[in-house]
Amino acid sequence: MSPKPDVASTQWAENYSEYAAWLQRGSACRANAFTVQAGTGVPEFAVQECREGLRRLCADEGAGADNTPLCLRLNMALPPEGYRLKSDTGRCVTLEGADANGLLYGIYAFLLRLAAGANLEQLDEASAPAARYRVVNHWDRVDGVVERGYAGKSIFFRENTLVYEPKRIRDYARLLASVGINGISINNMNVTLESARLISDEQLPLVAKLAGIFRDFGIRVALAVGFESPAVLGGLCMEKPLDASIADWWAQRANAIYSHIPDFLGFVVKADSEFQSGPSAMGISQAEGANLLARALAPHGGLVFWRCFIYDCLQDWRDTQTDRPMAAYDLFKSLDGQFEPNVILQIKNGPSDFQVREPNSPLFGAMPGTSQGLELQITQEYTGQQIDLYGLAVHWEEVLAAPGHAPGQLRNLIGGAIQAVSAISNVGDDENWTGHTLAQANLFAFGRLAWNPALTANEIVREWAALSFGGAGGVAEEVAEMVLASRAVYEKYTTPMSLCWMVNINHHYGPSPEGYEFMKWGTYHRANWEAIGVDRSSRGTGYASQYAPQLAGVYDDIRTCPQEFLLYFHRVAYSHVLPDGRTLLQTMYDSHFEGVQAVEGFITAWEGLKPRLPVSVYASVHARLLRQLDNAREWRDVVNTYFYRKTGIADRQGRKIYP
Ligand code: GCW
Repeated sequence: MSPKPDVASTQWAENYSEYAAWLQRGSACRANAFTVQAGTGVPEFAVQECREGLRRLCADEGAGADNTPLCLRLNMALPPEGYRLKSDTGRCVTLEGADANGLLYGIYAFLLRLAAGANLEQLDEASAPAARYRVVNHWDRVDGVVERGYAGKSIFFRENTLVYEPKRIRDYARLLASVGINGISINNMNVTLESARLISDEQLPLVAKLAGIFRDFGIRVALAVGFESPAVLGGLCMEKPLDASIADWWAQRANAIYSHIPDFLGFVVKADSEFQSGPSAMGISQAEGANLLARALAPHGGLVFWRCFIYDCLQDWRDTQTDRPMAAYDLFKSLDGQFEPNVILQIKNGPSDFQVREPNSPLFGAMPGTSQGLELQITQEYTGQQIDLYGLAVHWEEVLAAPGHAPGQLRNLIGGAIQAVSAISNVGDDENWTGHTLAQANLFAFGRLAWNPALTANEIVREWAALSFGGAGGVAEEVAEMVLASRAVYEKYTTPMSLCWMVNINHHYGPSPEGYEFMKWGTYHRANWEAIGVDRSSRGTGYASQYAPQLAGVYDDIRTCPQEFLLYFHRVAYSHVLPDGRTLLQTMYDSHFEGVQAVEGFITAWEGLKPRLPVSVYASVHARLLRQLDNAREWRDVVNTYFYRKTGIADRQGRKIYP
C-alpha cells in the first residue's frame, strides 16, 4: 500500500515549485520568529535579502509574535568572504560576515539551516571559501543556443543581442550566491564575430546593466574573448602579435570595460583550440599570449582565465605516436613561472574532455610558479545530457580525492596551487533551470565543493535533497539515494574502467563504439579482436610519465593501476583476469547488464514516491527516467554486441547478447 500524504506534506506540495530549486517557499514557518537588526556598515541589500529569505521560508505569513533578534554584523577579523553564525541560547542569533559577500553567504547559510530544520539553539559555525574564485562558465551563444545545453535556450541572449528577464537573472544570481559562487562568464568560449562584439563600446553598457544585477549578489561578471579580437574588432594586423599596437588596443579595451563595469572579473580565453585562433598559431608562446591580455587587465584588478584545453584536433587516426591527453602538459609545463600573476591557467579535470572517468590532469600541481584553475563540467555533455540521472557530486568527490601531478588528493591543492574552481553551467531557460529537475543537485554541488572541497557527496546531496524535497515525508532520503547511486550506474551501462569515446559523434548522447575511432579528434580506443585501450605506459605513448615518478609507477603497472583507470593507461586483452577473478570481457558484460537493472530500480523507486510528489515534478522526472532506460538498454546491447562480435566469446551467465 502506498503511504498516505499527511497534512504537512500536502501544504509542502502546494508551495513546491521546480523553479525555486533548493530555495523552496514555506519550508520553515518558524522563520517568522526573527527580526533583522543590522549593525554599522551592513549593506542594505544584505538586510533585504535576509528579510526576503525569511518571508520566503514562512510563505509570506508575516512577522510572528515571539521575535528573536537576528543581528547582522561586519567582522573584518574573519577571513575574506567568510562568515560566522552563532546563537545565544535562543535569545538572539548573530550573523557575521567578513565583508559584503561574507554577510550574504552567512545569511544564506542561516536560511538554509532554518529550511533544513537545523537546531538553531546550538548554532555555532564559521566558514570561509577554499577557492578564491568560484565561477560558472556559460557556453551560451549570442544567437540564444546554448552549446552543450540541455535545459532550453540561453537566459542571456537572443538573436545576437543581450536580452534577458531581469527577475529571472536575479533569481539565478540568488541561487548561485546561496551556494557561494562569486563569478560568472556569460558567453561561449567559442567566440564568433557577433560575440566578440560584447566588449565593443556599443555593447558594454548592456553588459554593465547585467553585471549590476549580479553585483548585488557578490558575483563578478567575466566575458569570453577571442585572441584575435584586435583584428576582428579593431581591424589591426596581427602578424606581429607582440607589436605595441596590439597591447595598446587591449589596454584601451580594458579601460573601456572598467569604465562601465568597475568590478569586471576578467577574460576567459580559449586560444589555439578547436579552430579558435591563438598565440601558437601566430608564432608566440601561450605565456606571451596570455600575458598580453593580462597586462591590459592588471591595472584594474582583472584576471585572465587561460584555458589549457589545447590539442591537435586534426590528428590522423593512423598516427599512433600522438596521444591527445599528453598535449596540455607538453605545451604548458615548461612555461611555468612565465605567466603574469593575474593569469589563471584553467585546466579541465581530466586530460581528455569531461569523459565519464579519466585520471586527473597531470598539470595540477606541476607548475609551482603559476596560478591554476580547475574546470569542471556541470552540463552533462558526456554524462547523460540531463535526460539520464547523473549525480556529479559523486563524480567530483572522486576527482577531488584522486591525485594531480603527484600523490596526494587534488582537493588539497585548492586554495594553494589551484586558485579558481570553474564549471560549465547546466542552466537554460527551462522553467526548472536544468531540464532534469534532479540535475539541480549538480549546480548546488558545484558551489558547495568550490567553497569546501572537503565536503562529501553524501553530505551535499542529502542537504540539497532535504532543502528541495524535505517537506514531502521521506522523499528527500530516497531522492538522495538515487542521485548518489546514479553516477556509478551511468558508468556501468556506458563506458566503465575509463573506456572513453564510445558516444555518438557530434551530439555525444547514446552509444557508437567506433563513432570517434577513425576521426580527427585524437579519440581512439583501438579495439581489435583481442584487446582494447591505448598503452599509455612507459612501453607505449609514455603519458603515465607525465605524473610524478611515484604516481607514474603506480599507473604504469597494470597490476597497480587502479581498476577504474585501467583502460586509460593500458591496452588490455579481453581475456585479462582482474583481481576478482573475472576477465575484462566478462566484467564489461556484467557491468552493462547491472547498469540497466539499476535504472529499472530507479524507476520503481520513483514510482513509489508518486503519492508524495507534486504531479509536475513526478511526471517530468518519470518521463526522463523512461528515456534513460531506453538509453541504458541501447548502450548495453550495442556495447555487449560490439565486444561479442569482436571476440566471439559468450556471456558466462548466458544472458541475451545480440549476435
Ligand atoms: O568538449 C568540447 C565540447 C565543445 C566545447 C569544448 C571546450 C566550448 O564538445 O562544445 O566548446 O569542449 O571545452 O572548449
